[in-house]
Amino acid sequence: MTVIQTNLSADRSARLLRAASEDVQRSLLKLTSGNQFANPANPSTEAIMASRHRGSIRRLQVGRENLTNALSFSQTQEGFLEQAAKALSRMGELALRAMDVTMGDQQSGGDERRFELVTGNFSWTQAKSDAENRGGKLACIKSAEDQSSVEAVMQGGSYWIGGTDEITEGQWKWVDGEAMSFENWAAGEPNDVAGGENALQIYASGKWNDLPAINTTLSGYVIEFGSEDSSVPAHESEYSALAAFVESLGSKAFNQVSLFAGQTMQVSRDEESHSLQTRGIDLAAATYSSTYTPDSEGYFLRGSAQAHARLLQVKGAIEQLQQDRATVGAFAKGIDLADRMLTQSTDMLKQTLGRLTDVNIAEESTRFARDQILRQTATAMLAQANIMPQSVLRLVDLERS
Ligand code: MFU
Ligand code: CA
Repeated sequence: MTVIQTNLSADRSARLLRAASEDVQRSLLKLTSGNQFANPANPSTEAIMASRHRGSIRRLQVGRENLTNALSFSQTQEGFLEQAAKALSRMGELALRAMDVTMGDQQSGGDERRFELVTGNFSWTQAKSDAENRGGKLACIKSAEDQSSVEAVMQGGSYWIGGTDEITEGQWKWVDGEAMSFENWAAGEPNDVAGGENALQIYASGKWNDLPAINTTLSGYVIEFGSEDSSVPAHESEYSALAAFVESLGSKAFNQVSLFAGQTMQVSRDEESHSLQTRGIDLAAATYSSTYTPDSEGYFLRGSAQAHARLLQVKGAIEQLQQDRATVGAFAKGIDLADRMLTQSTDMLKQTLGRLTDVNIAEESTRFARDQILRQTATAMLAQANIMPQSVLRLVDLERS
């Protein structure tokens, strides 16, 4: 299991804040001591060294800005990849469910209607949606032949079947909308006791009775599979929505730079061209795209063979995603390390500079400290933006302006 370091930004903000405070203190000391610089027209060795040091500090600052941007980029990537992980994990569950549901279709050799018993405590309303989740519907008994097929799968109890008069009292219909023609009511039924019996029960004897659709549970229901006009099963449409979501992540950008187009990422941290580099994350790669590309008719999970293939593709994508998240995490860690080193170098240079210089430099340091505080605020905003990736671009624009 991949663990991603997520509090780097907080660490970094803390360091920036400390550096900023030290700058302010140093400036105040200088201002109160009033230590004067040598005559500028005739620069001392100290003045020349001080000028060099200031140059180095500026260059280190540029390196740290690059690192800040790279860190925000990585954390934004991680935010999206976390969402992708959740989506893929759900897609795997759906593919698995689709395999269960469609296995039977193949056993029975295609599109013949077929009844099965589902046991468990359900109200009629719960049974109806459970049947739909399984890619079927509550049994619709439209002939004496259907009646005996249903009786054949029953196991001695009484169960829900797919009749209802909930739309118009007394007008019984099947859940597929068809009006009842064949009927097998028990004597005196339907009696709509207390005006509240709108759902159809089949007794162990095979006779029918009306019961309340909610707050009354039976120990199971009869499910029907295989009618061709059935709408797209719930798992297919949920998978399809998640697939579109994962695909859409591929076009996300940070500060106008694509997050997942697979390009190598390189950050220079100083002018001796030391740079950090990491491989790109490519959400358009086949390992991922196979999970979000439907077949030629727009289906993802039609038939158990396709659902099985889909499950393997999702597994592959989840493995790739773990590697990719590890890569992003390692890069963020490397950035953080480089940033620590630059902060140290900057601190050392500033201390030396402090020994060499005077009140004017202190003023500059004060300005610098103020900049640092602003920068810290920006970092905190970006860390926040990482939690809500949609707002990243807007925040980055604010930082730039
Ligand atoms: C009541 C009704 C049932 C059934 C039975 C004969 O239960 O609620 O639906 O009609 O009488 C005791
Ligand atoms: Ca009744």
